This record gives sequence, structure tokens and C-alpha cells, in this order.
Amino acid sequence: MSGNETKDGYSAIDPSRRKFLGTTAMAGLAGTGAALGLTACGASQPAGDKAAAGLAPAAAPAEHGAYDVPPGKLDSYYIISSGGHSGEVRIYGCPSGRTIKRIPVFNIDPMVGWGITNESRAIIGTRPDGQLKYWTGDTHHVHGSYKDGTYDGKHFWVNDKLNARVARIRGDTFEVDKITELPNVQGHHGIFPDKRDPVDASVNHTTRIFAGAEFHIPLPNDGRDENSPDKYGCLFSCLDAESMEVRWQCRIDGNMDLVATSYDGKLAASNQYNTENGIHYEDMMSAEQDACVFFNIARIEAAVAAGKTTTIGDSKVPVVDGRKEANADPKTALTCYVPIPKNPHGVNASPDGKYFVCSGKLSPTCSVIDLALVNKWFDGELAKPRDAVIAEPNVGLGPLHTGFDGRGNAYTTLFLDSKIVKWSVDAAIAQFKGDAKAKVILDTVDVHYQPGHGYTSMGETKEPDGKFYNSGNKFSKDRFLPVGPLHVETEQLIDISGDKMKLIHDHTAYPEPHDAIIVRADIIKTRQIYDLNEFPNAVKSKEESTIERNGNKVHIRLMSQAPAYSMREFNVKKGDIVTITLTNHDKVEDLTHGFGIPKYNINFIVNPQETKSVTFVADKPGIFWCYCTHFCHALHLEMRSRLIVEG
Ligand code: RUQ
Ligand code: CUA
Ligand code: CA
Repeated sequence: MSGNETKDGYSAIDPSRRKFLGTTAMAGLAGTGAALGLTACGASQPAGDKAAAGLAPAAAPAEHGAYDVPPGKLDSYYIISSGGHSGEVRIYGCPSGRTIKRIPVFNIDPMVGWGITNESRAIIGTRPDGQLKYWTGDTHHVHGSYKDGTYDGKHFWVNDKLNARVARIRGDTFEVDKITELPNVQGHHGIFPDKRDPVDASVNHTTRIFAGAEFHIPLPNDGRDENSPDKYGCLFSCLDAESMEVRWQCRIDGNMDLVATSYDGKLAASNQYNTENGIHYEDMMSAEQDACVFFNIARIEAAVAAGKTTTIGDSKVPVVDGRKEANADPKTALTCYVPIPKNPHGVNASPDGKYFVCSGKLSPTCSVIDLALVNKWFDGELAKPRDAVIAEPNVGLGPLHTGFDGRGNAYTTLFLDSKIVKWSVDAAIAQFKGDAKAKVILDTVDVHYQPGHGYTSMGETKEPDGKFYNSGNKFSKDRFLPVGPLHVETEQLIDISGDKMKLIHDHTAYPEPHDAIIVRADIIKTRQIYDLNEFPNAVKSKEESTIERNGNKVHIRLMSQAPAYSMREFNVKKGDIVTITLTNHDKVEDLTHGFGIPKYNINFIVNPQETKSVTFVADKPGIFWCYCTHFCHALHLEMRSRLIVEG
């Protein structure tokens, strides 16, 4: 068996399969799925039949006991995952794969009352008529705040591709506290916090969030230039991590996709698959090379400070020009476009801080970009941006995302091959320099099926521990009991601690997660009980539990303490605008109460010592039992009060 063959004889670098994918081949993919091995999952084919079909057999089941999390024991990692077009974020335990929490973000969630309570509606944003501005979202990438190159557990950020927003999640409560909409952006896809300040070395923590824009649009998008796509543009945005305000934007040539940031704070980058500015997919894949665009953060901020900016439409955010023409001189350039083959997807920072790896997607390659050389280009000392690419190994078909183990190995998802490939970064660099004997591909493992993101435990930090790799698969097909036309997705955990990858287990993921991070459990410090004083509208005592009327506005101030609300009934008149503020006075951990009003679309919870409020028009006369929806006490069913709407 040659160095590049796996144990099942599948050659990981079979040159005959290592061609760029052309338009015709992609058309096949879009249709029957017959091209390029997609049948491996396209047909509903039991995994066991794969060998018979000439495909690699699934890895032998691992010794499960070693990874079990027995009853009563806790997981050692949090997996903080996006939820795709569900608009939410989820938390799984690792290695168990147990779902621990679903965090409503851009969606509406009656379980907690997200999008229903006044407080959550203020975070999501409303229109002048009081309607939510948006009640849909599409989350793809979750990343945490950094301190000294690793997570500090303070905040997590997630993108909304659908409505171009960034949400911040508090690390102590795993609840959203801010959402910002990006001006003049469509398809906000990649997001990444910075890891230190590019200029002030004493700021060794996250102070900025970067956001890429995938879809190019007229600027401003107000009806102009509809049929002049050459005038469309994409903006790269920088938000303040604390205030969540957009600090500046940078207009670029081509589009953006994923975002990565360097550990020294100097560079951010985004892979670009549509440097063609194509409108249709065949246009977007017409060039053999696209790019990874680098942003020189210190220079951009100096340009902003010097007022070398414009604004677009109604937005007040300063915009700098990062297009090629304006940045031809490396010594003053704000941006550097490193050519990458073809329609790249995914850009990931290696934990040693040296490289970004950009996957080819339609090219079977991963490009290793040396950040020191990118900085050299910005200093005017590198002949051309492409010289910053120091390796470009053939890794397999459809490479998308790469994780790292901290031992010099990279793990890339191969969407078309339905495999994870483990490869050596140093060997790839040696091979690129001409060492024909360099052993680049170290191992492959089948996953089920069509992996998108893959990520390692603590792999996006300077503390990767090389223990686990999670493969987020886009198709599960035959892996779970069938439940009708919509299949759940599969997440597969792989032990990467040894030379060979070991598939440990599958867990389900409700459609459709994209990226996630695996965070060591000791980093996360959550609190279980709020403080009444955190809520300016808290109902602090029995005396404060009152009904106030002001014209047709009625404010009912309630408390909950198992097994009762502080008032047994509250009378209002038909047509009143009613606000109910509810403070939970229970201090016992896990003692949450709910509050539902029949026929009024009111449903929310209050956690211990928390206050929330709702406002509605009492337009239906009658008796409405406001009841506790969250099991809290032996008298939970009896925990109810009457809302009496007088006709
Ligand atoms: S993307 S499958 Cu939304 Cu992160 Cu790469
Ligand atoms: Cu209070 Cu159930
Ligand atoms: Ca392209």
C-alpha cells in the first residue's frame, strides 16, 4: 500500500479524479446527483451496501464505552452550533452529542417567549407599527470572544445570512443581548471576532467583529442599477464588540464568503468564490481562479480616522475603498487579493498563528497561505500576492472546511467524497517546494454523508487539544429512523487523538446546522439565577404588585412564586392596551415559571429572579385563564389567575 492509500485501498490522491469541476459536471450535480460520486448518498442506500457498490466501507465501530457520558456525568465540552434557517443557535454536549439548549436568536420561540416579550422584541427590532421588523433568520457561523488567543467565554456572535444581521449571545446566560443590522449588505455569511488589536499590543482580546457579504447588490439598494450588475458591490463590515455598532465598512471587488482573523490582530480575510461578479452559477464558476481577500486592519482604520471615506445611501457608516484599482500599491493598500483555485469555500486559521487554509471546493486543493508573506506583500517586499501561497495539496473532491489538532495536522471535509481527510501541513509545504516523497495525506474516514463544516476541539484557538473532530453532515439519508420526507441532519464525532481517525458516534441535528465551535467546559461560566436589580421594571414586592390605568393603557405588575401569581385576577376593559410585567420571585435554581394567555398569543417564561413583560390589545371579552406553562411545583396545574376582559 502506498503512502497515499488508505487501508481500504481507496487512493486519497487518485490523479484521475483530481480535476477541477467544470460547468457540465456541476450541472450534473444539480440534477440527478449521478455525477461525481453523489450517488453514495443520492440513493437511499444502506451503509452496508456501499462496499458492494464499490465504495469504501464505513469505519469499524469504535469502542463506545470509552466515550460514553454515563448517567449523572457531564460532558467535557460544549459544542456551540448554528441552526441554519431555523434562525437559532444550539448547544450540544461533547462527546455525548446530547442537545442541551436551543437559543432563539432571529426566530420566534414561544418556549421562552422570544419575539413575544417586549424585551426580546426590542432586541430583535420593531417597525413603527410595532410589528417585528424580521421574524426569520439564517444562522451559519458561531464564534466566541478571545483573550490571549483562546476563548474567554464572555460572548458569542452569530451571523444572519437572510437579513444581514449580527447577534451577540452572552456567555453567562446563553441568551441574546444585542442584534445589529448591517447597512447595504445582503447575504452576510462569514463572521469572525478579532483576537487582538493590530496596533495596541496591550489589547490582547476581542474588540471587533468582522462580517463578510456574499451577495453583491446595488449600493445603495434602492431601485437603482437593477440591470447593471457591474455596478453592484459587496461590503466587508467591522463592528465594535462592545457597543455592537458598525465602525466601518470596506468595499471590495468580488464577493465574500467565510471570514478568518489572525492571532496578531493585523489581518482578516475572506474567501471569494465569485470574483467574476457573476449573476448565474455558470458565470460564478467561469474563472479558474478566484481569491482570498485580506484586509489590513490597521491601515483601514487609519484611513477611516483620516476621513478617506464615503457613505452609502442613508447609512452613516464610513466606507473605505478596498477595490483593486484603488489598492494597486502594496505599501498603501488596504486589501490584498491572493489568487486561489476555484470557487474556494472556507478559510481557517491554523492555531500556530502562521497560516490560513482556504479550500478549493471546485478544485480538489487546499491552499495554505503564509500570513507573514501577506504582511510582506503589504510592506512592498513580496512580488505578487499569489507568492503568499506556500502549499496547495490535492486533498480530495469538494474540500470545504478545515480544522486543526495542534500537532501540525489539518482535517478537511470533502463534500463530494463524503470523507474527512487528515493531512500534514508541513508535508504539504515540503511537497509544494518539490519534495516528491512528502507524505501529505495521512488518513481518511468516511462520513455519512456530504460533510460541510468540520471542526476540532478548541481548534479555533491557540489551545487546540487534538481530541475531537465533529463532522457536520448535510445529508443523513439512512442513518436514522425514517420520519417522512425531511431527514434530520447528522453530526458525527471523530476521535482524532491517534494516528487513525475513529468514528465514535452519530447524533442528530435538526435542520440545518452549519458551523460550530467545540469549547472546553471549564471555560464557560454560566449563572443560574438573575438579580432582581438587573431589571429596571422589576416588580420587587407585594406592594409593587398593582394595576395602574392611564386612559386606555393598563399596566398589570405581577410576581410569580410557586405555586401562585401575586394577583388572582385582573380586570381590564375591551380595547385596553394591556402590559403585563412579571417578576419571578423564586430563587431556587431551575425554578422557572411560564405565563400563557389563551387566545392572545402570549406565551413566555421567567427564570429565577427574572422580569419580562408583554403588551397586547385586550380585544376579546371574556375570562382568560393565565396559567403557568412551565412545570414548577406539585401545584403547577393550579398556578393560574384570571384575566377578565369586560365587554
Ligand atoms: S457555510 S458548508 Cu454557511 Cu459555513 Cu460552509
Ligand atoms: Cu409555575 Cu408551573
Ligand atoms: Ca468563481
